[in-house]
Amino acid sequence: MKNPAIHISEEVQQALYEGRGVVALESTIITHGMPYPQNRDTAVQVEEAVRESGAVPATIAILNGEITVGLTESQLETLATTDDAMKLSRADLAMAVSRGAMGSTTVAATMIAADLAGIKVFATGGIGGVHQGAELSFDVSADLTELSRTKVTVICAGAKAILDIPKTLEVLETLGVPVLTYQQDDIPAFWSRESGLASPLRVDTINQIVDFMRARDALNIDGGVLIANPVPSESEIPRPEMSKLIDQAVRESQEQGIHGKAVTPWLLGRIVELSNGKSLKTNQALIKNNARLAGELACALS
Ligand code: PSU
Ligand code: MN
Repeated sequence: MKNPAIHISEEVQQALYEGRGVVALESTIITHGMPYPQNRDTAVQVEEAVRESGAVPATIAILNGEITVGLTESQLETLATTDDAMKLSRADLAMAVSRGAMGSTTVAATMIAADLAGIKVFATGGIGGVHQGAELSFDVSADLTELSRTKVTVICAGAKAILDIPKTLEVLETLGVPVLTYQQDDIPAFWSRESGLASPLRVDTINQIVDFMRARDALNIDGGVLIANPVPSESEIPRPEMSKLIDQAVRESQEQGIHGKAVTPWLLGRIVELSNGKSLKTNQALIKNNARLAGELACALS
C-alpha cells in the first residue's frame, strides 16, 4: 500500500500480509454516536470482541489529515475526547485530508478506507438509510450508494430504526445491494430483533455467507454486501417500546429544524435521553455482537 494519505498500523499491515482475518471498524459512532466515556469504552470492547473471534481489529479515523487504519488505545482516547471532529462521508473525506483535520468515518467513508487498505469485512452498529419524511427532505444516507459501489461486506444490526426501513430496503434493492439476515426471516431493526418486515435474503451459517460472496465474485458482481445480525435477545428493546421513543424524537427533530449531517447524531442522542440510557446499552451490545460475527467471517475468508 503506497498511498501517502493512509497510515496502516503495523499490526494490521502484518495481518493483511499474512492473509489473516482483519475487521474494519468505523469511528463516527465514537465521535457522534455515543457520549464520553461510553464511546471510548465501547470502542475498546468492540476491538476485544474482534480479537476473541481470532481476527485483528482496524478502527479507522482521520487523525490530523491522515487516514489511519488501526488506532492505538491512546489514539482512540484522543478521538473520543475531540469535540469538533468532522463526521466524514464520501463527499467530504478529502477535505479532512487536505486540511489536516480530525475526522471520524461513517459507514460510507469507512468502506472507502477499508477498500483502499485491502480489508474486506467491516462491522458497525447500524447503517444510515432513508430517513422518515425523505419524500420531503430528500435525506437519504450516502451509506446506501457506497454499499452499491464499494466491495466491502458490512455487518450491522439492520437499518437504524429511526429510519424508514421499508424505503431503505427498496433503495438497497434498486442499487443491487444484497441484504442477508443472519439466522432469522425478519430484518432486524437495530435496538429490536424484529421489524415486522421480511428480509430479502436469509443465511444461517458463516459458510453460507462465504459461499454467497464467492459466487458473487465468480459472477463479477461489484459492490458491497450487507449482513443484518439481530441484537441478542437479552439486550433487545422490543419494537413497540422503541417505536414511541423514536416517534417522539423524530417529531422533535422536525420541529427544531434539525437537518443534514446533524439528524442521525441528534436522534441517537435524544433517544438515549428518552430511554434513560437503555438504548445506549443496547447499542453497545449489538455492536459487540456484530464485531464477533465479523471476526468469524473475516477468519473464514482468510
Ligand atoms: N449507527 C450508530 N451510531 C452512529 C451511526 C450509525 O449506532 O453514529 C453513524 C454511522 O457512521 C452511519 C452514520 O454511517 O451514522 C449515518 O449518518 P447519515 O445518516 O448522516 O448518513
Ligand atoms: Mn443524511
